[in-house]
Amino acid sequence: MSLLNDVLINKKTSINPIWIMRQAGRYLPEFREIRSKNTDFIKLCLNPDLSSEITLQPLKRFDLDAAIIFSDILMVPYGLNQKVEFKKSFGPLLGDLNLKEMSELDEIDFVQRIFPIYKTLNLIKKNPLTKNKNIIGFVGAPWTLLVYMINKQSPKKQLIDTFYKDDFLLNRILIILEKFLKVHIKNQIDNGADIIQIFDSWAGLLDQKDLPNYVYIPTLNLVDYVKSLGVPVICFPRGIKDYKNYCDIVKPDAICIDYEVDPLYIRKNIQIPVQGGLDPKILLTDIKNLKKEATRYLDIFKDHPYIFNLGHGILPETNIANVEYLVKMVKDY
Ligand code: 1CP
Repeated sequence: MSLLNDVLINKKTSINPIWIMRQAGRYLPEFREIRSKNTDFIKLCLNPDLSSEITLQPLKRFDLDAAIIFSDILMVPYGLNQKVEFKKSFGPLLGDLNLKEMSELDEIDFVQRIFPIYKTLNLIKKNPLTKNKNIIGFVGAPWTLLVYMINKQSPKKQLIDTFYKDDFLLNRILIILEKFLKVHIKNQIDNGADIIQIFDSWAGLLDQKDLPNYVYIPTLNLVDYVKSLGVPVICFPRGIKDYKNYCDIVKPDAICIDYEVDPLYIRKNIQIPVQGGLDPKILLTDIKNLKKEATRYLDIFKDHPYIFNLGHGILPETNIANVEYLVKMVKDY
């Protein structure tokens, strides 16, 4: 059995499998080389030969326990016929959203638009490099996708003033997203994904009182669905204040924690397997500090089912020698 599942399903505490959020891409020169020749990011995600090659790049360098498919959470809005572009030094830029068209969209048309993603998974699964490793499929949580679809760009700076104006629109889109996210999850599993991670990167933007409607209920529906397919599901509600309440309600198989939460609080209050936590910025410092900070997480979760990971995606400026060191030290712990 692959190591992540030994933690997720068997709740094993004596091992510390490791993978790294956003491990494929950005900081790797071999990724940058492919990316420089493929300026259209969506097209790159829809190219199974290149996407599978990028997925496997980090596995060739480091002794990681899982591959995460090279794709993007915004491939779902793209599949729903909303225009999605990735602009250099700006990030994602989405087009206008047509609710009527989106409501009438057929499942077959959606799948056809993003079909190469499933072919990529197939290629990854067949490759000897993933033998005895987990293959992680993923989706954006309904709330985080709603944010991009309505805001039409990253909410890094802020949400547009009119974001909450049309309650009917927001709730209709959540329903549409739930339907198509299930399709996307099922197809990823059918084609080789043996774990699903749900990224709720912008959960921290919400007021506490809005979490049930936008985060808990829609995510719980997806979590139940993944479980019904017999596959473990990891949730990453970045930036929320109350991880315990989230786990009690949403009940994922594992919770991925961001770098702002206190790991001691998590160990004390959360019983399910935990993943992540280490601040990605620590990888930009020296080996001595990296060792100290990573050891802190390993020590805290010594007797808890724990998957080593960062508390958000690895930064583009990360030095490869530090990643090498980190993977080795977690394995040797
Ligand atoms: O290991 C991997 O890189 C796997 C593939 C992967 C994943 C899991 C990519 C490739 N994106 C994602 C998830 C993703 N995409 C999230 C959730 C995780 C997180 O919070 O980091 C989010 C919010 C996105 C949206 C997105 N796509 C952004 C963030 C914009 C913002 O609001 O700050 C960006 C920059 C992208 C483009 C993208 N996706 C992936 C890569 C390698 C890139 C960079 C493309 C480039 O070279 O310009």
